[in-house]
Amino acid sequence: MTQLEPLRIGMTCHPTYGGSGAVAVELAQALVARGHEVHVISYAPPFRLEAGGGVQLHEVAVPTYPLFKFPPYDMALASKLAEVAADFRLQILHAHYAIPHSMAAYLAREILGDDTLGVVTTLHGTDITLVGADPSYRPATTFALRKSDAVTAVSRFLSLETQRKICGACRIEVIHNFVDTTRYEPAPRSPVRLRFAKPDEWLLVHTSNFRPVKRIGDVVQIFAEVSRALPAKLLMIGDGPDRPLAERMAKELGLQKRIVFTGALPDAAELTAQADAFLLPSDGESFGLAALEALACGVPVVGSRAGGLPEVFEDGVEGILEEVGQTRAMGQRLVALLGDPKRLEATKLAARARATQLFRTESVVPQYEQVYRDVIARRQHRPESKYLEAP
Ligand code: GMT
Repeated sequence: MTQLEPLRIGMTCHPTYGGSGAVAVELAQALVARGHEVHVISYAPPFRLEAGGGVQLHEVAVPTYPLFKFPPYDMALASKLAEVAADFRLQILHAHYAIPHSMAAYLAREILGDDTLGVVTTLHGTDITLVGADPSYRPATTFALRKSDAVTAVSRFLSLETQRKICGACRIEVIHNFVDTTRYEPAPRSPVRLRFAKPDEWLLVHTSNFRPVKRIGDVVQIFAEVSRALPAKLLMIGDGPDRPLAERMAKELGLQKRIVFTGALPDAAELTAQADAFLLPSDGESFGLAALEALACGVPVVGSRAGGLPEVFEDGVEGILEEVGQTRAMGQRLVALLGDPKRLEATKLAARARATQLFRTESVVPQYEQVYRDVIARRQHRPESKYLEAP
């Protein structure tokens, strides 16, 4: 096979609002733009999938039956993956988020009995740090990773956590999240900003799926600290289980007129670029795609010194990192930064530079292509995988 031969890839992901689905879809679309054939297989169209982007979507039907308390999605997915792999002569099945996709991809290969089909698993975060480490899922997750031809993780942190908690013998390649720096880019203040903030108000933004790991309460606390010192508004983009908590806190702190909840938006690029700072004080982000997208817009990030976030940006250079839960320090340091125009400008420039230098789509996507090509080459010569055991 030459370096330039287009590949046929199947990808499966959770279609719901979240970073793993975003990465899968952005990767699928970037691969199509680079000439590959890509099929996305899931139970619904993933939230960032663009119509006309060239990615082929295959929806998984999950029939129910009165006997089932839980419809067996994994089996329906495995069957669909096998069908699409056979119909389109796929060379790779790429599972995003281990549970249940990695096992379903492995089963699809077993169903087909096709030793040339490569299985690649990308670990995104809670598939290891929370869900995968749970004793109910751990043995199956470890098994599926060991059966993958290649396992990638979105940060060094996640790679080490996986080896510590799930699969000490797995060889894991780190491929960071990436960003389209032509879509996420600095923008002058636009009329859209005036819908949320007056000209003399600072605009802070948080985007997530409002799960407990995001520490939504801390987002509100940081904002409370800032708005005690400066006129400011907070835009909460997204939705999820902890939204009522944040709404209640906003009321209790008398901030309900200063915090706007937009709900989940399919594309937050324009609003992110209008922010003066982005807040991500999570318990632990394996990477923090939303933070990277903010940096690409030249927006400083305030986050926790935990998980993979310190791999994304450096404290005091492109943003602010404090220990988890230190909302006072986060807020006070942000007030100081916003009040220092020279340092603020330098931080914005550094944020954009870091995103473009380290995490551009064009430099990260070829790393996935290389993984695919290595797996295909190995599968054609030898069904066993070098990824099974660490050297
Ligand atoms: O929460 C998750 O682990 C699922 C995943 C998602 O779908 O939201 O998010 C993770 O994957 C992103 C893309 O690789 C990372 O940028 C996020 O940091 C990561 N979230 C966490 O680790 C909490």
